[in-house]
Amino acid sequence: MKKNKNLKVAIIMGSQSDYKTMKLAENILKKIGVSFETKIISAHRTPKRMYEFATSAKKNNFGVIIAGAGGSAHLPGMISALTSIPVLGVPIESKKLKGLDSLLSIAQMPKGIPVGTLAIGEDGATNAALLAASIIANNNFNVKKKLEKWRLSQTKSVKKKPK
Ligand code: RP5
Repeated sequence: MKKNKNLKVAIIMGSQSDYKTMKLAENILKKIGVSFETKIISAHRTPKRMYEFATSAKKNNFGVIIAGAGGSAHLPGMISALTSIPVLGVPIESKKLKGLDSLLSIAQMPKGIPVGTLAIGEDGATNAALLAASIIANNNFNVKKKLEKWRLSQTKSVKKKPK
């Protein structure tokens, strides 16, 4: 099979209210020069949109899908059920259970349909983007170099002594 060197990342989320968290994933991908598209797709409120997106994701040149969802968070699992593109789930911090509900819904996928689950909230959104960039970097030298540079500058930013 021909290798596609310009795969994009999709950042999807169940609601507008998830965007303040998922924006952090956008920020990282911008810094590392990874092409991405952002969409609101809800498994329960817009199931047809979800189906259309997932079944055309390969044709639309997506190489990784980051899916943020909160509460009874079935979006990442449903997307993974519909495509073999890697899906990274970000559990959104919910009001009532602080995101534990989201975390367990996303992490506890029964065997056969995987979702790579990140931490709850902003750390998860940031790390999902870094992981997505690592996956894209396997076939994209520019992204690989920028990701290595980003990590090096993070290392350099850590002071030896606390002030
Ligand atoms: C989920 O329900 C979304 O991912 C969001 O985290 C949560 C609450 O959505 P809103 O009621 O704020 O739209 O589908």
